[in-house]
Amino acid sequence: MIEIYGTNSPNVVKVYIALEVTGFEYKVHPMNVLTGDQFDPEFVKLNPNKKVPVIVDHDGPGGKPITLCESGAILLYLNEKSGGKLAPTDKAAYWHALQWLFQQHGGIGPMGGQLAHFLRFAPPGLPPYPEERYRSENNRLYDLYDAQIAQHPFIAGDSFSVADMAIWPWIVYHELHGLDLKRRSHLNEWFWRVSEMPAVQRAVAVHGSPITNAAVAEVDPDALDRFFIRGKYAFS
Ligand SMILES: N[C@@H](CCC(=O)N[C@@H](CS)C(=O)NCC(=O)O)C(=O)O
Repeated sequence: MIEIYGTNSPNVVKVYIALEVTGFEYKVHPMNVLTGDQFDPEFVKLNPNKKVPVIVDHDGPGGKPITLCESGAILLYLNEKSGGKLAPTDKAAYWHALQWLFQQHGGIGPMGGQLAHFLRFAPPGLPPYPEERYRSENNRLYDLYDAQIAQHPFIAGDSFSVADMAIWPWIVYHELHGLDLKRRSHLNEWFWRVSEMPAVQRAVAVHGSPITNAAVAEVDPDALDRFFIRGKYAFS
């Protein structure tokens, strides 16, 4: 049995997709990161970085329990545990899948997160520069993924892999982030094709729709400051 601490955010949804594809039995511990569940001392023992996802696999290597954070590491762990269900077995294709998984972790993940921040959560009255900078980078990444999928059905090649599992949950935010998906016809077609995969639909259903502006507006301002490590929660 695998326990997962998660919410409806992209880095967690990718792990639900992986769990659904592998077919491993899992139990969800819902976490509200907007209101601070990640700061609970019991959770911090699992992940000192205070972020979800975290998994606890009671049947880890050598039959012993293992606790893991970092969604990319979790995807690779689940791939190995499942005997390779999440990435191609051909060696060259495998490394290309990893290449795009790592690209997501330095690309649409942090860049999408920054766009979300300056577009939706930053205090009003900032100059347009931060939003424009991250919008431009997100548009560049959309073009990059569109060009990838123009060459083969999935991000890294011919099969659905950790690369698609990692990137798809970020493309879910295209409308909320004001990014034009329809104009990128290959990315658009892939996005809707992947959306219809039963494993993906089951993964999304675990927590429901993405975090909306309305949900954020309801959060206590002090909790939001803690979440965004600003104001009295800023590090120096
Ligand atoms: N690099 C980490 C990022 C994890 C992450 O940023 N998780 C967010 C939700 S998607 C979170 O827990 N945020 C809470 C916080 O920053 O306090 C991963 O890929 O797992």
